[in-house]
Amino acid sequence: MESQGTVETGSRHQRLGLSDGQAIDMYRYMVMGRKYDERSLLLQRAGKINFHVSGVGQEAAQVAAAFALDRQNDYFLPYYRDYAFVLSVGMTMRELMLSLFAKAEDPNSGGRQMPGHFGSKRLRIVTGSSPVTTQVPHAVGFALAAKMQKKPFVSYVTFGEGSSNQGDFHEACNFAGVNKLPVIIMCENNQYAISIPAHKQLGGKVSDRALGYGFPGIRVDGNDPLEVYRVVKEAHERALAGEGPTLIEAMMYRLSPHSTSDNDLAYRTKEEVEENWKKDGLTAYRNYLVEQGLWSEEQERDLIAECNLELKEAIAYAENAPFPNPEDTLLHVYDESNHKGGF
Ligand SMILES: Cc1ncc(C[n+]2csc(CCOP(=O)(O)OP(=O)(O)O)c2C)c(N)n1
Ligand SMILES: [Mg+2]
Repeated sequence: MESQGTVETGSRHQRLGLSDGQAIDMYRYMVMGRKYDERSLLLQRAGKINFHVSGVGQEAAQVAAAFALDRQNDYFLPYYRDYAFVLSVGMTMRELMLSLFAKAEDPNSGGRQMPGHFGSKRLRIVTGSSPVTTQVPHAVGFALAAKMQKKPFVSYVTFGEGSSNQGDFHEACNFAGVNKLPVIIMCENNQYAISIPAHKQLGGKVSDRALGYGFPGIRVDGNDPLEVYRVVKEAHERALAGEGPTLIEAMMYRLSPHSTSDNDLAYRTKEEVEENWKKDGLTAYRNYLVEQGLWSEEQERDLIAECNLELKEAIAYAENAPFPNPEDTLLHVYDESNHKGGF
């Protein structure tokens, strides 16, 4: 006799509600993020730009999260490694390059901030600043606004595991928990905070902290984008249903040095890094698509060529774009409204 239970059919991504086209698009954004990163590193080594912080090894989780959100309505507070995320929500290579070259037309900060400090009104990416974790209370503020205005959007924020030890994280989680706010708080646990390995930063799991704030905390394999997608999607549904925040800890590995100013081999071994390259989520996801018959060597070649062309155009544009005027340095620093009577 046949089993009466429901038999799950289709491939993993289909069971999660992702079409073949969406599953492929996710991979495209991962590759775009990686290629942007690789090129930025080369530009820095060639002396064309000053500084780059890389997101290599974190793209799979970033893209998966973006696809699980409402990219037309939600508010995003990404952190400095989230290139693949911001590309997935609509930032262009040109915009990223304008920021990398610190040009006036850069929509992120008009060339005023270090690259990786994202901000775009058009894409509802909330401007971030350099002290790590300050974006978490900001995200909670956006979620409070959603609740007060009864608007159906969610705020989504990311940060590193080292940053989760900052007071801002705890205060933000507490407030979000008390008020059941529609916020998704995602830690990209890449196992290092500059030179400090996770076991010297954390006595327990970041995700377990959610228990103390009264909402779910989930640890997920950040190298498995379909798992990340599932977890973020559920968190999104809970948030929209008025059930409050979710803390997600996506486990991954920072495959590159902390920044272009860092020599990571001073505190970790080449072997450790090589071992983790074998677990790279981007490669694993490509293999999944190939197994599903959705990706071929030819498509891979075309995608790389497409990325290279896009990068070439973006770099040429950004390199030739004007720098901000020196006198604009003081813009947005002091109150520019015309106060009568003065202070
Ligand atoms: C409040 C604050 N303290 C210190 C720094 C310097 N800093 C920049 S990145 C970083 C490491 C953060 O590690 P983690 O949160 O794990 O994120 P990751 O860089 O690994 O992605 C530190 C200490 C800072 N920017 N802000
Ligand atoms: Mg870290």
